[in-house]
Amino acid sequence: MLEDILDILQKSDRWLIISHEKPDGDTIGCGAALMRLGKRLSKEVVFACADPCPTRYSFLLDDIEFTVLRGMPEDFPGSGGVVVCVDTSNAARSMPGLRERPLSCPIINIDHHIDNERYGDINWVEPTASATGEMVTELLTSSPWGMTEDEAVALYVAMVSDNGSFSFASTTLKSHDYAMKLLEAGVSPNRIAEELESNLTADVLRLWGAAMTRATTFADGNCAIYWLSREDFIDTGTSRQSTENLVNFLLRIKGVRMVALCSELMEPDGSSCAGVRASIRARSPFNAREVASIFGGGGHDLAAGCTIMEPLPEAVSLLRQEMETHVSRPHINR
Ligand SMILES: [Mn+2]
Repeated sequence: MLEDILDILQKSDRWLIISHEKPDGDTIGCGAALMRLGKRLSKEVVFACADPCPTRYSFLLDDIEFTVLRGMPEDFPGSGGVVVCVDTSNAARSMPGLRERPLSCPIINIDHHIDNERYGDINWVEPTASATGEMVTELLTSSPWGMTEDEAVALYVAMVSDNGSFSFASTTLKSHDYAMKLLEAGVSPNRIAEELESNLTADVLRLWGAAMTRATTFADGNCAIYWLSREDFIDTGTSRQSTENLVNFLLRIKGVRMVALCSELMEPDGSSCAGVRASIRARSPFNAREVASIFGGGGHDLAAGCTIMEPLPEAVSLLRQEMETHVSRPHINR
């Protein structure tokens, strides 16, 4: 598998690297590392995504081009090229049009989501990896090309943003082994922590404060939830981007094993409700993906999300019911 991927990358002169919609640190870090690698190998590379990069991760894109595209480019990469999708579980979360018309080049799908739909021509899916960043680290370290410090920094950011800086249950011995390789390539964990952790604004903290005043536990203290309305975002001058990692705070309530943050979505003009985005986190044996899938969402066992097309109060109450039902079922090893 790895050899096949390295071989295609080697032989292709034009790479189109695609991060998933509403990108997170993992997909941006992996994309940025591959973009840098491609340029280093004198390939013609385009690094694209259907949505802009969150400002939190924009330091990874300082001297490389990142293109927001609304659909697959007409004439790139073309035959002799390759498309690489990173951290993307299905074609719909990638670039619009990815699978709609026949491409004249292969799609390489590199991902760690257990529900990956194998939409590529080569599908390298590793559900035990704590981040796709681990997989791209393995790819680069087993390649003849090695990795530069900038590439290693991007991959370290990919890892820590998906595994909670090596604190989530998904973290393994391998995660630390790959981290060691990235440190050998010049990564400073301290500098990256500062870049990622000390970059909030007072507005973002006021938004988080609004959510925290509504923290509620239920289901015998097994579950907790909070929510943000359209007005909260407008009052603080923030957007849903500012909610990244906010849901994880709820897991700091003692005894809580399944949590959710509901954010009311806005139409692009800031007006009427366009549904509610729910981020769900769980601790074993509970399963965030199972609850998200009831509403047509997906993700990982312990971190998942969905969009509920109901007004905010109804969405919160529906989600609470499903979470309560989920945790009150008999679970093995509870
Ligand atoms: Mn990921």
